[in-house]
Amino acid sequence: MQSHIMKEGVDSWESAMFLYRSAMKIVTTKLEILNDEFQHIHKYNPIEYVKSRLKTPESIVKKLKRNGFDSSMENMIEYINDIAGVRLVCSFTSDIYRLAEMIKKQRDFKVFAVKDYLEQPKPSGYRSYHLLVSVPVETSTGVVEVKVEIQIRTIAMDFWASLEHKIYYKFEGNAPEYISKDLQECAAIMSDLDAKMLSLNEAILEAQTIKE
Ligand code: 0O2
Repeated sequence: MQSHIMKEGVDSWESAMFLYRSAMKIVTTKLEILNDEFQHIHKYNPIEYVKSRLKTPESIVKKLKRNGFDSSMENMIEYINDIAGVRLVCSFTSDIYRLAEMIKKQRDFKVFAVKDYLEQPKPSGYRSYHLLVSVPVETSTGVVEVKVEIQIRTIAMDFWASLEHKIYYKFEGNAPEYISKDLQECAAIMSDLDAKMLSLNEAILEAQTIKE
C-alpha cells in the first residue's frame, strides 16, 4: 500500500488526533519491544520508563502563535512536530545514545531531525536528546505517515525538566532572576551527577568482568 504524508484527507480535528494517538501507540509499543529484546539478549533494560502525551489544543495554539503562524489545521500538521510525544527515561547518558542508535535502525521510523541538547544544552540548562520521526499508520483508507517527537533523557534530566517546566508556566516565561539562576545551578549539578553515576556504573561493570 502506498503511504502518504499526513496532509490530504485529514478533514477534522478528531481525525488528526486519532492519527497522532495511533502513531504515539505504535512508537510506544515498538520501543517497549526493543527494551524487552535488549533485556532478553543483554540482561539489561536501557529504558527505566516510557511516558507519552498528546499536546493539548491550548498548547498547540500557543506554539503556533509563538512561531508566528495562524491557528489552522494545515499549520498545525505542517509546523508542530511534537503533537504526539513519547519520552524515554533511562539511568545513564550512555543509554541515551544506545537507544538513539536503536531507534535510527528501526525500519518503520523515518528520522527527519535530531536535536542533541546534551552536546549543546539550551540556555535554560535544558538537556535531553530529541528525535523527530514519522511512522506509518495503517487505516482502512490507506497508510499515513505521522510525526512523533521522541525525547530521551536520564532520570536526573527528567527531574530537572519537570520542575523547570512547572516554573516556566507558573511565571509565564518570566521567572525571577534568583530562580533562573538556581535552576541553572541545578542543571550543572544534574550534569555532574549524570557523569559521576556513569563512571561509577562503568567501574562496577569492570569489577564484575574481572571477577568473572
Ligand atoms: P510543552 O509544553 O512541553 O509541549 P520543534 O518541535 O522541533 O519544531 P521546538 O519546540 O523549538 O521545535 O523544539 P524543541 O526545542 O526540541 O522543544 C520541543 C519540546 O522539548 C518542548 O515542547 C518541551 O517539551 C521540551 N523542551 C525544550 N526546551 C525546553 C526547556 O528549556 N525546558 C523544558 N522543561 N522543556 C523543554 P514545547 O511545545 O515547547 O512545550
